[in-house]
Amino acid sequence: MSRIVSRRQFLAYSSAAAAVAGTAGILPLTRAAADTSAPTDLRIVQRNLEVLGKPAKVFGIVRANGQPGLFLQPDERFNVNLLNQVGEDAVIHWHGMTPPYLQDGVADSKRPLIVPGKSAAYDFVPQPGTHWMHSHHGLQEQLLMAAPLIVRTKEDVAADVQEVTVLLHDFTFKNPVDVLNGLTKGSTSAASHDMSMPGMDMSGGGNMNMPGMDMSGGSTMKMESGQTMSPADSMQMDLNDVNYDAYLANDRTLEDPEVVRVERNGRVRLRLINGATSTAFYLHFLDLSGDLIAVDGNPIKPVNIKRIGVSMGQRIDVLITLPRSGSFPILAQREGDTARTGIILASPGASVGKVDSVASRKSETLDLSLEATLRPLQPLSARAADVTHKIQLTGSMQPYVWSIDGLTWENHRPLKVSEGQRVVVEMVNQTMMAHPMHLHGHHFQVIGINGVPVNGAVRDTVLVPAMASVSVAFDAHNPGRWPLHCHNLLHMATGMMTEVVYDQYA
Ligand SMILES: [Cu+2]
Repeated sequence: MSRIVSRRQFLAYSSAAAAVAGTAGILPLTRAAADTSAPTDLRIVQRNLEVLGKPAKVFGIVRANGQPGLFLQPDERFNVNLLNQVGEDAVIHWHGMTPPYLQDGVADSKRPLIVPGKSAAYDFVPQPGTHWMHSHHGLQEQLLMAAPLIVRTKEDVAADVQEVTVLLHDFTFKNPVDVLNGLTKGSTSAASHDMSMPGMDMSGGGNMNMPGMDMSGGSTMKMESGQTMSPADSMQMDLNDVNYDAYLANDRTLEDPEVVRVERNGRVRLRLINGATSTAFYLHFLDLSGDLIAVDGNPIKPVNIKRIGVSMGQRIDVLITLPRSGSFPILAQREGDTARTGIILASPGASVGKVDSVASRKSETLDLSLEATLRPLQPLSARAADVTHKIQLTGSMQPYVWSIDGLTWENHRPLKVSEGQRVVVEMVNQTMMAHPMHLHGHHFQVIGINGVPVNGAVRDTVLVPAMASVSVAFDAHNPGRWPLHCHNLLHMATGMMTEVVYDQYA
């Protein structure tokens, strides 16, 4: 199975990368060999970026040619040598992969951080689809220590489509530690929040289990008076923890967006990753529509969409056919806000106009109305649960502490499973914020939304909106200790994380 990449092949690849670098920062460029036995070098680096005309020092994860991320071909192993070239400890999590536990890219007593100048080796069979990689240490992800991780299938290669990969991010000129401190100390660096709810005393903090209210219904709340109310209609949700300086699509703002040249009437497969640390986006296709064909890398029955909410950690694949020549912005607008970023698809010769980075009206709050309609192409087998874990998502803005069952990570209660079990995790959000919940090492199927059974999508990160509940199921076939956490980095950093632990690792 060994294959040697010739210098000529390598040079051809490098010059191709250089040729396209000006128009598309992230393209599915491929290694020359599909089954090479030599590992691919990935480097964690420091980069200088210009954001809104100002210099910014950020991190990156790049290949030998300096391009971000990794694009694997069908049947290629995830065979990577990861070198830490930043002056601090780091570790990279392969989000969406289902590797052996020791290669998950999370540090603990058995899995050390990579110290500066050292490298770590990884070799496993990758999970096909649109995935990504990001730091799982400290607040490094806020400084863009993140990149695409795309694993193509034979069908992807055979399809007559142009693949366009977009990584979204939220950006601040501040030190992320100061941002978090601002939140935990309640200073003005946090976004303003209206925690008020008519007739309710919120002074008790985040626990919404209040006498006289039956929260078990999930989507509606029964008041003592007998009336019901939908949380989305009647409460002030907390949507955004932080007001960022900019929102990036492939490192760029709409002041200077990436313009991807596409064929006239061409077909595009958009592989979009929300790599933001604390920002959910609504994606708008404006005068385009597309078929949503996969979520978190898992194929679904195609659904035609004009817009879609994408929470932190989530990915979508959308197949778009350009209706005519011209330029077509694909915009990602911050949830509940007017700020937006995006890229522009443009056919040959089409002029590209300026797109304002501020929308004329605020976007809506993300909900699960689309999620409830998604149908997986590869659902779990029909089987009863062997074990059901019910967890409450808890915490509050004031004080800024997020937890699971009222316990932060330091005191977390692991969810115990045995190899071979069908496991159900029911997540009940008792807070006024939505939490995108991510399980490492597995993909789960969404099987219930607000108590209603669904034959939902298979994915690895699911949004649990404020005061809502979501149930997921997975088969325990990957022994280890696997983090289950909110993918809002600031929520995870303050404690909203537990782990699924197989009994042989307990
Ligand atoms: Cu959260």
